[in-house]
Formats: sequence, structure tokens, C-alpha cells
Amino acid sequence: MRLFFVFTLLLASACSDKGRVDDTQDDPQDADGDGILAADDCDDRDPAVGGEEVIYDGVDNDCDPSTLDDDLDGDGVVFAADCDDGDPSVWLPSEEHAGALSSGFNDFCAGYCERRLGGDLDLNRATPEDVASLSCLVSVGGDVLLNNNNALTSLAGLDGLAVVEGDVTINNNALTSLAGLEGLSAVGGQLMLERNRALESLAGLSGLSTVGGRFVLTSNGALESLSGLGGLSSVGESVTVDGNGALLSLAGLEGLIDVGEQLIIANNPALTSLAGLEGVSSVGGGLWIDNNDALTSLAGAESLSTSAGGLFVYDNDALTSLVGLERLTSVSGGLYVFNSVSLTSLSGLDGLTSVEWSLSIFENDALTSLSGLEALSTLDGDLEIRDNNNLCEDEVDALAAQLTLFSGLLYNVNNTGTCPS
Ligand SMILES: [Ca+2]
Ligand SMILES: [Ca+2]
Ligand SMILES: [Ca+2]
Ligand SMILES: [Ca+2]
Repeated sequence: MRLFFVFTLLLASACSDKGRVDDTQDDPQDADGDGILAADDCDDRDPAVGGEEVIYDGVDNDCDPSTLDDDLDGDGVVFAADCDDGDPSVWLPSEEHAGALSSGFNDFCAGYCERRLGGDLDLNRATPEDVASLSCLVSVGGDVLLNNNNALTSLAGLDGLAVVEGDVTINNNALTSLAGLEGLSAVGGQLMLERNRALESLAGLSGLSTVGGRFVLTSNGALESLSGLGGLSSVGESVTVDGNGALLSLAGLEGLIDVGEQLIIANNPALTSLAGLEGVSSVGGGLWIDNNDALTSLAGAESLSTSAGGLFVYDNDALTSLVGLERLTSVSGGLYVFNSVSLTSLSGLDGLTSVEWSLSIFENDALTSLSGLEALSTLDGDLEIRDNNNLCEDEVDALAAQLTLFSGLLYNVNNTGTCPS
């Protein structure tokens, strides 16, 4: 509206220039001295009037009441009081509606350009038409709830929603996309996208930059990529990507830098690498990589330098090494690598110097070497290396001997591989 207003002023000014002359007292061609010649001045006795209509100046400049000065949309509300003077369907000032909204959606935006909701937005019984009527909604003070409402096939209409202070929970087998949420930039609580069987794209979350609580993405069977999450930089608590059967890649998470607690990548059978995690340099509550049976490498985790809360790598049946973790220098909370049937070495841990708590490597049937741990010097816990059928026990003793600080116990048990003679 403001642009339109300025444009109109410029246009009016340009149009009226043609009739203006230098102010000259007592000039019969411009009796009121307003610079508009009598021929172009609808009232040459009144210097406040004349020329083209200028909107919102309180004057009927062109002496024609049919060219409006104010209330251009004719809704009876003047510009100064009208939230949009170009739209007669809205005029009310922005306000907060206390409490929740779970029905009567059609009335919520009646008369409003913008409206905030103090409580929950409950979409559990909403229709696409209901959601489409929420164009005025800019923030939700409570939670956004969508559970098992398969009649809701679209979130289009929520385009104005920028902030949800509580949780966003979406669990729906009819949505194929989250289109309509592009304006959402911050979720204060948890973002839970669970069991959305038809969801193919997260492109609707392209405006999202922060999640204050947990970000959980589980059991979305049709989701092949995380494209659309490129603006997400910070998650205050954990990030969980679990049980997404078609997920091929974590590409789309490149903007993620801060993970306050755990980062869990688990049970994604089609995932082949960690590409997409290039921005994550530390995790605050541990990194879990487990049960991703197509995962052949940890490439993508190259920025990770510290993992507080532990590192857990297990049950990834195709993983042959830990290549990708080269920049990891310290782990607090323990480092666990177990039951990885294809793992032949620990290559990738070459930068690791310190583990606070235990280092446990067990039941890796293909592991023939501990090479990769050459830089490890500090272990503030136990060294538990056991039940690796193809590992020579002498390698374990050599690792223990290499440590300059070792405060725990050594468990070198059932490493029954043949030792070089
Ligand atoms: Ca005049
Ligand atoms: Ca006017
Ligand atoms: Ca109006
Ligand atoms: Ca209006």
C-alpha cells in the first residue's frame, strides 16, 4: 500500500506540473497563486485545491467527490485506521486472540489483516478450506497440532505464519508436501514430523532457521531427501532422523551448524552417506549412527571436531571404515563401535587424540586392524576391545601401550584373529 501511495503522489505531482507557473501575485491566470493556472484549477480562488486528486491529504483536490481522497476500498474505514485500504474485506488492527483455535476457522481472520493466536492451533479436525482461511495468522503462542487427520491434504493458507512458540507436530498420511509453511522461520519448541506416509518433500520448510527444542523426523516412508531445510542453522536440543525407509541422503541439512544435544541418524535403510552434515562441527549430546544398512561411509561429517555425549556407531551393515571423521579430535562420553559386520578398520579416526570415558570396540567380525587410532593418547576410562573374531589381541595391547594417559581398565577379550608371527 505504501508503494502505491508514493507512486500516486509522484504521478499526481508529474501530472500537475504541466499547469504550474511561477507564483505571481494578482495573476489573472492563477488568481489563488497556487501555481496551477486557472484553466487547470477547478477552484482558482482556493490555493488548497486544484490539479489532480492527491489521495490521503484530506482535500478534494480535483473538486470531484467521485475521485476518492480516502477510504479507497469503500469499507467505511479511513486509511489511518484501515489495515489495508485496498481491500474492503479487512480493516481491523492487528491483535492477539487468546486461547486455542480448533474450530470456527472461517471466522478467525474475518476483518483482520494480521492476527496472532495465543494458544494452540489444533488442526486435528480441520479441512483444507479451514486452513486456507487462515491467511491472517502470523504467530502461534502455543502448539500447532496435526495428528491423524487424513482429510487435511494441504497446508496452503498458512503462508503468513512466521513463528510458533510451542511445538509443531505433523502426523498425517495425506500430506505430500508442507507447502504453505514457507513463511515459518522459528519453532520455539519441538518440530515433530512423524509417520507421514505420503510426505515426499520438505520444501515447504524453506524459511525455517531455528528450532528451539528437538527436531524429529521419523517414519516418513516416502521422503527421499531433506531438500528444503537449507535455512535451518540451529536446533536447541536433539536432531533425530530415524526410520525413513526411502531416504537416500541428508542433503538439505547443509546449513545446520548447532546441535545442542544428540544427533541421531538411525534406521534409514537407503542412506548411503552423511553428505549434508558438512556444517556440523560439534554436537552437544552425542552422535548416534546406527542401523543404516546401505551406509558405506561417513563422508559428510568432515567438519565434526568434537562430540560431547559420546559417539556411537553400530549395526551399519555396509560400513567398511570410519572415513569421514578425520577432523574429530575429542570425544567425551565414550566412543562405541560395535556389531558392524563389514568394518575392516578404524580409518577415519586418524585425528582422534582424546576420549573421555570408555573406548569400546566389540563384535565387529570383519575388523582386522585397529589402524586409524594412531593419534590416540588420552583415554579417561576403560579400553574395552572384545569379541572381534578377526582381530589379533596383540594389536589391542599395542594400543593400550601407546596411551600416555589411561585411567581405566583394559579388556582385551576374545579377539581371536591370527597374529602375525
Ligand atoms: Ca490556481
Ligand atoms: Ca486529496
Ligand atoms: Ca477503507
Ligand atoms: Ca480495508
